[in-house]
Amino acid sequence: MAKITYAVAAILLLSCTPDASPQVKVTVDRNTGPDATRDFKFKRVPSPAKDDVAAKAKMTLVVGKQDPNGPGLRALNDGVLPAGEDQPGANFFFDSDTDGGRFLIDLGSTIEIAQVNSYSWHPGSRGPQVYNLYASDGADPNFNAAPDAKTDPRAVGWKLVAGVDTRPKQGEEGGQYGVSITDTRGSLGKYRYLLFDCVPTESDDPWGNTFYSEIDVVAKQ
Ligand SMILES: [Ca+2]
Repeated sequence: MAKITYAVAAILLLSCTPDASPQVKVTVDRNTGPDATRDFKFKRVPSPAKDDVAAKAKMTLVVGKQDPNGPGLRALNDGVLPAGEDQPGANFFFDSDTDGGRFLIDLGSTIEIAQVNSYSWHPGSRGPQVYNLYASDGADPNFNAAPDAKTDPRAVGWKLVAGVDTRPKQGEEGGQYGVSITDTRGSLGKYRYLLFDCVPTESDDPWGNTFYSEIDVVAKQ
């Protein structure tokens, strides 16, 4: 049964992606072996920043259950990075054997955003990132900041910014992943709210929810 649910989630994810703006660019870097260090240095994706606008944002769990072995959503904007590849205490991740979920980032005011960057690290299938990123300025009269699992965010005032899936096509999935979502026009838009709609990377075992280490939101200069 769980397999069917994940399959549906995967199809929904794919069907959402084409609606994202053609100017949006998703850059994915992966470090393995000795390249994966506590510095999170990538070939193209910038290393995590401490002074990004997400650092002071309010994060709220909207759908799903956080794994009690992690510190919760504050791991995503505390500016602290895991020192090793398997540190539950330094990551946010949804509970084992659950179908991912959604969390909200409230920047407190509308900001022109240049980049949204996400970072993860795990030696196995919890390394890659699979999510849809939605954004809103909250202005739509139908805006719902907390769309439940059955609600398409696009129906309640959200815009799909990008669909992210960093799973390698073949081979081992583990490693340190950096994702940078940008727009060839230099700005993703002016938004106050970001919604991460996260999907497990696999359903072969109960541990498919990604170890998210940090999320950065970079304002346009
Ligand atoms: Ca962190």
